Amino acid sequence: MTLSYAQRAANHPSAVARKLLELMEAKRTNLCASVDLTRTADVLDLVDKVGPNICLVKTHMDIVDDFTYERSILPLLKLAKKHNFMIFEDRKFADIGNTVKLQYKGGVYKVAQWADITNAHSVTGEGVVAGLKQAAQETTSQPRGLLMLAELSSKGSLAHGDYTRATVEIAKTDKEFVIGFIAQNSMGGSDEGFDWLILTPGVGLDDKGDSLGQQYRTVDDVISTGTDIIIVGRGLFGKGRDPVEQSRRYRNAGWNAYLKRVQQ
Ligand code: 5IU
Repeated sequence: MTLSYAQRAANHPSAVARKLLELMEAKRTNLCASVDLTRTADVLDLVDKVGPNICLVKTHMDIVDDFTYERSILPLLKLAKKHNFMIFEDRKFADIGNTVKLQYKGGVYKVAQWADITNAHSVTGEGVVAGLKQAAQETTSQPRGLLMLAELSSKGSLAHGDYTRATVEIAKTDKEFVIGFIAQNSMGGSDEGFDWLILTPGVGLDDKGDSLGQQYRTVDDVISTGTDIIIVGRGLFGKGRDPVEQSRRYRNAGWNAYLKRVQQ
């Protein structure tokens, strides 16, 4: 895909994807901050620090010990306005359509109410897409988007080959609601008229991995194989790191790699 983010925004069938691509172009960043922190105050503090350098915040609200909608979500939504970024709850739904519909709308987290984007495994089949879409439509008039989990960064992942190809087929069942993939490679969508967004975790400039199976690739490496948005967690806020400085560094690396790709 050699089109610019702005060119893709102009033609994208999904309102969420259009908004995200436009804000990436305007803010000149393809960096998503992954905020795996367990206290609301720490989440908000980090997001406020990296906010100017990111297009997206990726949350795992189910690890936040003191989560409430008022304490954790309302201030996050304010920060999203202040710094102009969008929100992706990395919920990884993985059940039948009827169940994921209930999970997305309800329970403690009510993800459909506040997250622009969420994601799902394809293991249960295409009902997962339909169930989540119904939940979004019944919850809010705001645009919502879904990413399918096509490939993972972790050692020994089972998501490759036929599984990944079948995931792409499931994504094609709803071109408007499914905006792309969590993946390590371009999923070949542009050839068939689909403009998938490729978001890639497992990105790190200083480490090779962790002791629990995470494997890191560099920014240049992932962007050269089709990544649109780099997802970086501990590379920004890990021990001894200054998140402001690191978010600038990853943002610059991400943007320069993108420019190289579109200028080719
Ligand atoms: N994440 C991955 N790899 C994957 C998927 C999700 O790392 O294949 I799917 C999540 C896990 C964590 C973040 O929330 O992305 C990466 O964090 P670090 O950059 O701190 O490793």
